Amino acid sequence: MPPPAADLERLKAELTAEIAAAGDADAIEKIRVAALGRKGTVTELMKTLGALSPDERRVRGALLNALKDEIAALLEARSAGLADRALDARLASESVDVTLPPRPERIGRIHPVSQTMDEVIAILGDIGFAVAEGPDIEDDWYNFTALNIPPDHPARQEHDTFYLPGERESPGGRARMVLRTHTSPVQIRTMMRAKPPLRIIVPGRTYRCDSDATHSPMFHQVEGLAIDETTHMGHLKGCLIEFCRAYFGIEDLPVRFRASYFPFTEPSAEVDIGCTRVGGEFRIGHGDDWLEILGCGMVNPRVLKNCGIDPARYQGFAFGLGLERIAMLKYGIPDLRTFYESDLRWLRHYGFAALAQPGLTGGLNP
Ligand code: 2NM
Repeated sequence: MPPPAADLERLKAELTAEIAAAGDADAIEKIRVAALGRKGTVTELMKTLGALSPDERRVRGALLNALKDEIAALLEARSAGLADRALDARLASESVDVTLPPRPERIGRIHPVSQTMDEVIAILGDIGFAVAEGPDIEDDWYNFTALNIPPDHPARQEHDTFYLPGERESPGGRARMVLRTHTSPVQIRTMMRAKPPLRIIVPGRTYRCDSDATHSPMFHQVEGLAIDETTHMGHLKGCLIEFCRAYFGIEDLPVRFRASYFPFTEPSAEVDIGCTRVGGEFRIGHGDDWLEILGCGMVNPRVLKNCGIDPARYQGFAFGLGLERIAMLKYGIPDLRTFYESDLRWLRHYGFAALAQPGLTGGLNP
């Protein structure tokens, strides 16, 4: 005869009531430790299984495992519910009056992201690229499918991409709405609208479900695209080597192309610049170490075809870089998160004078 499961039912009822009554994260954690921790009630009951007969152990073991999973799920759900409630309360109590006048500041400063965007546009503009723009809210055909990113690609996961409610009719059929995860949908729109030769750069905001010291849920990219009948890897290399040297202001900056993979380019490469590492710090410009700064490749013929461009006649290159990253490297800004804190002391320190001329000859002019 297996021992009656009444004690487990009673324990479950008790724990369920305690979890429902828990008012904050600390209370949840106390219950978790008391039930599932190393000396918790459920854990202690597990330890008594050894004394049972094999048949009894099988039955009671299954019940105990089920209890453990149920309690863990209840704790998880309660904890998520409390977090939602805390956020709702904050949203209800905190508000921003966007109509307030700015606080007086004698001399305004240009944000490093704006400054870097202007510099990148000035350099690539001199090389012959025109600026193109497009919507931040896209659908997953323009953001993924047209770029040859397969349906099961990790970048498409709910976890990495901000999906928005709703769908719409797109060139590939019904498509889900997303915040663009890169600016490439603008290249897709440009290729579908205009015929080659094309030489564009696309600066703008991009969004990924990611947040730590080196990732922000919103960040800025500049991507480039050049398509013509004879555009080849030599043009890609010349253009990006020139860009790196102009941006960092180092004429003989070592630049290396390292083979990589992107679904939208073939072949693909990562671009590294030469540096020396001294402890946790590094100096850009020379030395035996490398720092990755951008990704690039020859546009995959499938992408051209998706956009109605004949890959038998046209070919070209594309590249993409993160603005915050190259701003941090050039201006020695140690923490990405500070870019969006709107701290005036930070802006006075890292910001730039208005009307400074960015360009190949302008220098920093802070
Ligand atoms: C990157 C790296 C390599 C890219 C490709 C395209 C398009 F639309 F033409 F296929 N746009 N951008 C590209 C290629 C972006 O970012 C790291």
